[in-house]
Amino acid sequence: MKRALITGITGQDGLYLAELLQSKGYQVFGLIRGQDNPKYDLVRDTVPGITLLKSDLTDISSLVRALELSDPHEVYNLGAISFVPYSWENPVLTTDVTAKGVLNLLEAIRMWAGTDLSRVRFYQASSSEMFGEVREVPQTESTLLWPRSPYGVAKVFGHHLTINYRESYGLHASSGILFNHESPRRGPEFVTRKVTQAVARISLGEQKKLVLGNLDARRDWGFAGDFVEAMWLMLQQDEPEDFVVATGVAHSIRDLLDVAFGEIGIEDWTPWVGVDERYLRPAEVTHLIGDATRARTELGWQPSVEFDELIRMMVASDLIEQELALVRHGASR
Ligand code: F7E
Repeated sequence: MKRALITGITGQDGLYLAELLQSKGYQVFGLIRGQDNPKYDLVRDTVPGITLLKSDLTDISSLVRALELSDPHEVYNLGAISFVPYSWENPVLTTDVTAKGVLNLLEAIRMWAGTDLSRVRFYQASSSEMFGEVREVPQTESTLLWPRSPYGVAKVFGHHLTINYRESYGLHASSGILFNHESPRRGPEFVTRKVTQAVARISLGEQKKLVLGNLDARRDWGFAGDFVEAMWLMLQQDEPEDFVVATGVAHSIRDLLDVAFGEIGIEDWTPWVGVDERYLRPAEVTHLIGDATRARTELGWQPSVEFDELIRMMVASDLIEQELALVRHGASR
């Protein structure tokens, strides 16, 4: 039986990847951080049968212990501080977790595996935020990196370190440069979920206004469930390599608002949406769009969910969640 170890198990990607690996017969181990983590039950309920190990990317001894306990064939490093605005408020912590965490994990793998690094394969969750002030459109694996946030800078470190461990030690290490990917499991701080949650609440009369930042930013948004498939495919290749994972289609925040509000029968969303500069970023990434030709041709990967369908799926899920919340609230009165 194959064994996989996933950091960042509590996030949307961790959950989708754990489900995918279990469906393929893997024994899955997830690293969970902190004492009494409030997401512990969510992970156990979503992925029954998973083994959760207490560990932290900033604590190398906890990583070595987790590797010893799980003895994995594949390690997926999805753990990070991933909310870009937070990285300006906490740049040192972001660097410790999102950048140095990769170093800790790779060094822990070397300590645990000793001279036999061929026993394990490594996936690093790199990000389209690394392209930042884009040097070409669309972006490929060879586009110059020009990060625009402490988060982006930290991801560049992890990306190059992954390549360096492949080249220095022959580790089967691949970096997936993933463009934005969303789902009903997305955290409500990210713009897609912020919008779909607000739209559901507006439709139920529970919210009057949705306040956002830059409505002109464009992103290449895909479905997280599709993107974790690409992660797994990368580790099944004979040779490790880096891959852009993207849909190749970009939309603006205005397009997102059109589709989400359209789902509840509102064509003109302008009376419902406000803009506040507190949601603007010190340095913005305005136009990301990926070219996933390599992933398509070498991995045979392609996205199955288009933008409109993704946003409709998220609105439908949020409507159910908000209705249930109303019922619960009514029952507790
Ligand atoms: O912002 C604009 C905002 O926070 C998308 C992470 O998974 O993907 C994600 O990073 C865009 C930006 O995601 C609001 O200015 C406007 O241009 O949903 P987001 P992100 O920063 O692109 C990459 C690939 C990652 O790796 C990251 O970990 O939307 N925007 N108004 C807003 N964004 C937010 N959050 N909230 C607003 O009110």
